[in-house]
Amino acid sequence: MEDKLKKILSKAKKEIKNISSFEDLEKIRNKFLGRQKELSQILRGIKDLPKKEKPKIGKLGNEVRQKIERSIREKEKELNEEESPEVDIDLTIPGEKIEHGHLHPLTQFMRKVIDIFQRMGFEVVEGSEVESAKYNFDLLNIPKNHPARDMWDTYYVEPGQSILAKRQLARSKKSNKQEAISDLLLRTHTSPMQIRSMQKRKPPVRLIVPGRVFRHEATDASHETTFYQCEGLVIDQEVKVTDLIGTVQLFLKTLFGKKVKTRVRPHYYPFTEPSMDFDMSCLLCEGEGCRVCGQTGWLEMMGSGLVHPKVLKNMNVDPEKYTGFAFGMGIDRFMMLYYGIDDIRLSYQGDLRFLKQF
Ligand code: FA5
Repeated sequence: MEDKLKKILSKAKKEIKNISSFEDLEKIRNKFLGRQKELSQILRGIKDLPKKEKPKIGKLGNEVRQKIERSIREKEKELNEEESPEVDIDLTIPGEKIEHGHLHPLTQFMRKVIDIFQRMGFEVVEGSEVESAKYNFDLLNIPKNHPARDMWDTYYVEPGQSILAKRQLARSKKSNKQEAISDLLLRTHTSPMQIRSMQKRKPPVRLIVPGRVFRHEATDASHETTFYQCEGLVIDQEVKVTDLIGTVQLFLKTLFGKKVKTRVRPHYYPFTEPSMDFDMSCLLCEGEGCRVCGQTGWLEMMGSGLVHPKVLKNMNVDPEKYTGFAFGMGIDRFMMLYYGIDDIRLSYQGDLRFLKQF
């Protein structure tokens, strides 16, 4: 019995020494320590041995088992070390700062604006930045060759630049090619969405259209060639100019958290009648006059008016039954006054020194 146990131990040690995987180690563990295997059987049979042999064989049997277990543990450790070699880590070195990006200040600000209007019950609608002259001008009561088209210096899209433009060209090749070339454009304002949104809706409606617009014009502290507008459109029975003024004033008070100084000036837009512009007292110079407000103390913030009956007809809305108001606010200018930014162009330069402040 003693010899048997010694043989088991030396065989196990030899085999453990030669293995090189966890899988083989498991097999060995089972082979030498498994319940039905030789060693376990010997240990179980000790109780039947003659009284004299019992302590000696019992002691030796347990020692063999412990030695095999220890060898397996050592091998396990060895294999672990081979798999994940020790790495020299200096825990005292300061960690590298992970840079977190954030939303562009204009996006953050636009979300504030949208949130205020949503709380006032306005639906949010979005439109395409590439628009057709039909929606940007014609259906807004600005026919071709109408001098009012000059109010918006327009970027036209050349055919071949987009699938939409190619389709447009193919369609009008039959009629007039010259017209096709100038029919697609980068929208100059969000107003075309007044018409588009009403193609799928019936009054009463109360909606806003946030979005980017493009104009071919010289830039300065308060003018960019691309900027954001938020269009508003409300159509219902008996909508009046006072509803427009009240809505705008409530919006301004909610946004700025206080009553801000505004003035309403008569203006001309072909798609509203009457039309008016809202100016805000320049918060950058507190009305004293600066380069942002062109030394006037006032900044033009939005165009607005009651929706023109012709435009209502283009929306398939009966002007005898319904009236409405619309506005188009310059989001960049609101953001400038809100945060005290003295040049609109800073938003578009991608300068991190500027962007990181928001
Ligand atoms: C329009 O674009 C009209 N669609 C607004 C409108 C909508 C009138 C609905 C009536 C009914 P206007 O060109 O004035 O209007 O532009 C509206 C606002 O956009 C301006 O008050 C100004 O705040 C802003 N804005 C205009 N041009 C620029 C520019 N180059 N850079 C930055 N903001 C501008």
